[in-house]
Amino acid sequence: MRILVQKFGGSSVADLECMKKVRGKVREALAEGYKLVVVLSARSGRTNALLEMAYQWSDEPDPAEMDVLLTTGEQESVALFSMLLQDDGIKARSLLGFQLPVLTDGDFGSARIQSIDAAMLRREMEKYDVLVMAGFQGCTAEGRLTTLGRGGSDTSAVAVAAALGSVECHIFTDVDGVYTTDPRLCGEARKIERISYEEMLEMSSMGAKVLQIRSVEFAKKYKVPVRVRSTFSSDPGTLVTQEDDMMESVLVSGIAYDKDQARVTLCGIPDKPGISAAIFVPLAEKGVLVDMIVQAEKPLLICGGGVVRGRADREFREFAEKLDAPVAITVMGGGGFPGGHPLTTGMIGMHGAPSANRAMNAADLLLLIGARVGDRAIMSPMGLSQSATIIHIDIDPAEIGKNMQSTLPLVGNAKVILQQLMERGARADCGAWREALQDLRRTNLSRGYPAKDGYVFPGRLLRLLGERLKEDAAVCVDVGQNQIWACKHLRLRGARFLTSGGLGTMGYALPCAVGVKTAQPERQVAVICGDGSFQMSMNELAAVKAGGFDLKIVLFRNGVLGLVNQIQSGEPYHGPFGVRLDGDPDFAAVAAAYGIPSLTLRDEARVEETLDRFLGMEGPCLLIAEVSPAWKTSD
Ligand SMILES: Cc1ncc(C[n+]2csc(CCOP(=O)(O)OP(=O)(O)O)c2C)c(N)n1
Repeated sequence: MRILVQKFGGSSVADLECMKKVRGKVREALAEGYKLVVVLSARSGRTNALLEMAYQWSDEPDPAEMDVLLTTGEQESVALFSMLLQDDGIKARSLLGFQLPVLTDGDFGSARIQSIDAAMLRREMEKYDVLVMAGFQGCTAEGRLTTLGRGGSDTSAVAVAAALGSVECHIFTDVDGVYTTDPRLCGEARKIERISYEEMLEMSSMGAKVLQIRSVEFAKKYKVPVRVRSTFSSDPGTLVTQEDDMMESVLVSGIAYDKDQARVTLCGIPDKPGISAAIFVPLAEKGVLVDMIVQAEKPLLICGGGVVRGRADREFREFAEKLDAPVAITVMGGGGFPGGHPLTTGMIGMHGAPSANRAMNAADLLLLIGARVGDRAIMSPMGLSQSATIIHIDIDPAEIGKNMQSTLPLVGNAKVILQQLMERGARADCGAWREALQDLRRTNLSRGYPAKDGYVFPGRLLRLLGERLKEDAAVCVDVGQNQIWACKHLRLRGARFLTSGGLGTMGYALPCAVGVKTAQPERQVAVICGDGSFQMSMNELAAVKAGGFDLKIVLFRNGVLGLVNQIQSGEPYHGPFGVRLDGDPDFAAVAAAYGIPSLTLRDEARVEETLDRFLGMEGPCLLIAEVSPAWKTSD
C-alpha cells in the first residue's frame, strides 16, 4: 500500500469552493495509486472566533476546557470535507485525534505528541481510500482532549507520516514552495527545489513563515520528507529533506531579509468602514506595497528581564506612559515597571494575574521587550489571539522566533530601541481596553486574602513589606511558592528584583543577597525564601555574619516543598509525594548559632508591627513567617 499524507491549512478549507480545490488534489493523488491521509486545520478564522467566545464566557478559561472547545474547529472541517469526498464517490471517513488516538502529554494548549496508533490507521485504510484526519489535536492517556499549539496541524501531519512510513508528507499552503528569499521583495527570488531540514529550521526561525518550526524539527527527527506545495497550482513545490552531498556544497540556500521598509504611523483614525480603503487604495495605485499593517485597538507592552538587565526601566516607563498602553510583566521583568502603576495589569504566566493573562490573550498588538516568552510566561501560545501582531525586541537574535513567531523582530538594546520609538511619538488610542483591564485588575486586587489561625498569608505580608522597602532596595527571591507570591504581591516602586526565573535555582536568594551586599554595601537588601530553598544555602549565614551584612531575610515556613506540593495536589497527580520537610530544623536556633537574631510571626494581626521591628533592626535579622501548607499561589 503506497501511502501519502497531505495537509491543508485553514485558508485551503475556508469555504466550499476552496474545499473543492482540495478535493482536486486528493483525486490527483488517488489517480497516482496512493491511499491518503488528509490532515485538515480549522477553517480560517474559526479558531480565533472560538477563542474570542471563550474569553467572553470566562476571564481565565480552564486550559483543558479551552482545548475541548478549540478541537471543534478541526472537527467541523473534517466532517464537511468527508461529506464532499463521499458525494464524489470517494470512500472516505473522518478521524478525530482522540479516535486514533494521537496520544499526547497533558500540557493543554501546547501538548506534545507521544504516540500515534498506526495499526488503527492501517486497518481503516483497508476499508477507506481517504482518511480525513483532524490536525492540531490529540488526547491524554486519561482520555482528555488536547491541542498541539500554533502550527499544530503541520506537526500532526508530519507525525502521521512518520507513524505510517508515508512516501512523503505534502504540506499545502498558498505559496508554491520555499523561495531563496521573499519573492515580494526581490524579483530574482528563486524557488528552491530541495532544502535540508537544518536550512529550513534556520529560515523558519529567521521569519520565513512557510513551515512551523516544530513540524520541521519533527520531520528531521523521524526523517520524514516534507514537500511544501500550493493548493492552487500543480507545481511540485519544495522538498525538505535530509542533507545530501550535493546540498552540502551549497553554502547559502536562502536569505530572509527586509529592504526599503518605511514606517508610517497614522493616528486618530475614526473606526468607520471605508477609512482604511481611502488610505490604502491610493498607496496601491502608486505601487506602494503595504507589507504589514499594525492597527491596534488592544495593545499590550510586556516588560521582560531584558528591561531590568538593560537598565531600561526608566525608558520603558516613559514609553508606556507616552503610549498610554497597558503593561504586563514577566517573572524576570519584576521591578522593571512599578507594581502600583495604573497601567500595570500584573504578571503574566502560569501563576500570573488574571488581568495580565486576559490582556495577553486578547491583545491585538503585543510589544515584547526583553522577554523570552518561555512556557512559564505564556501558558499556551495558542491562547494568544492568532491575529495579534507581535513585535519582539531583544538584544539576542537567538531569542527571536525561538518560542513564538514574531511579526516584526527588532534586535538591539532595549534602552536604545525604546528611546528611538519614543522619538516617533506614537500614542495608542485604546481608552476602553485600558479601562476594562484596570477594572479587572482592581477586582482581582480587591479579593481578600485567606486567613488561618496560627499562620500569616504571604501575599499580605509581601504587600506590606513592598510598601516599607526603600525605592532603590534590592529584593533577592528564591524558588517556589515564595517566588510566585513575591512576583504577584510585592508591588515594588523601583526596587531591583533578583530571581532565577524559570531556571528555578533553589538556594539562590541568600547567596545572591550576599553578592549584592558585597558590591553595594549601602543598598537595602531583603531576601525572600521558602524553608526548602533556605536549607540549600543557609550555610551562607556564615558569610552574612563574617561580612557584617545588614540582610533582612524573610523565611516562609510551610513545612513542605510548597510549589511541588501544590502541583501534586491537583490533576493529574494522585496526591503529594516526597514533599514534606519533616526534618526542618529550628530556624531561630540556626540563626542564633550564627549570632543572628530572629523574629517569628504566626499572627496576622501582628504583621505590620513585626515588619517595622524587623526592618528597623540593626544588622541582619531572620523573620520566620509560619505559612499554611494548604495555601496556593492562586489564593
Ligand atoms: C535545586 C532544585 N531542586 C528542585 C527544584 C524543583 N522545585 C521547584 S520549587 C520547589 C519547592 C520549593 O520549596 P520551598 O523552598 O520550601 O518553597 P515554597 O514553594 O514552599 O515557597 C522544588 C523542589 C528546583 N527548582 N531546584
